[in-house]
Amino acid sequence: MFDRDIRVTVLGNTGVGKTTLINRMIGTDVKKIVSKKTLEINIEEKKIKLKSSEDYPWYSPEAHRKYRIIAIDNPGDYKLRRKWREAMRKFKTDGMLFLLDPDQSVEVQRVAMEDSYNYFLDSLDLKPEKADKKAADTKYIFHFVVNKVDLFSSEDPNEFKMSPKIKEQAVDFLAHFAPTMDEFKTTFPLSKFGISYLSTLYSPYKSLDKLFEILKVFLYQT
Ligand SMILES: Nc1nc2c(ncn2[C@@H]2O[C@H](COP(=O)(O)OP(=O)(O)OP(=O)(O)O)[C@@H](O)[C@H]2O)c(=O)[nH]1
Ligand SMILES: [Mg+2]
Repeated sequence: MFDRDIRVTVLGNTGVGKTTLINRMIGTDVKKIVSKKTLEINIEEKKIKLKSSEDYPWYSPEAHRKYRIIAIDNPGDYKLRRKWREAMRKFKTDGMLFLLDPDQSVEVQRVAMEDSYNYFLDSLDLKPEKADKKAADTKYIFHFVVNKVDLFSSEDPNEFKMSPKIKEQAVDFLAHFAPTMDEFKTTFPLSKFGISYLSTLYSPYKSLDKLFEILKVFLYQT
């Protein structure tokens, strides 16, 4: 009875790691599976007790609460992009996780980001001010994940650790998207945009936990 939901639409260009992130969330050993392009919208869910619950005293509901994560996995291929609109209109989620891959062309990813932004408007309200107000009122999630940060590391990826140097490179990569981000921020001044840096293949589970923790705080505790 303490359980709560976190519903997200997962978007991003093909091959950025959307399905890998979701597989990691549901507990699949992603290093053992051969990943295939996603062609249809898939819905996965998992109940998770976030690590932060340990910080609460036993009499707090938070110490016992589980979060049911419902993730809508979308195909990233350009030809299947119209499915994003379908997903955003059909499934009422708490918002979107937008993945970026530092190994791909910035340009194609920027176009994908703009598509997501258009579908975002499309599903909330076509007038940006109204959409912004709605997003702020409903605490709509618009969270960017710079994935595959292990690619910045020259060391053995299996030993991968998120060093300050890697973080710095990930921030540099994200800077390529600064004009698009600024546009978002000017169009949606009331909305909040979050950013995480991750390797869905090599980051320890606690990094994923932290991502959901951020979404939880945003939805339920701010
Ligand atoms: N190095 C590295 N590779 C990754 C990481 N995450 C995913 N990959 C690889 O990237 C490839 C694509 O991953 P997917 O999860 O299928 O990508 P997707 O975004 O679901 O792609 P579509 O379904 O086509 O939209 C796979 O070969 C993954 O193993 C990561 O953190 N680091
Ligand atoms: Mg996929």
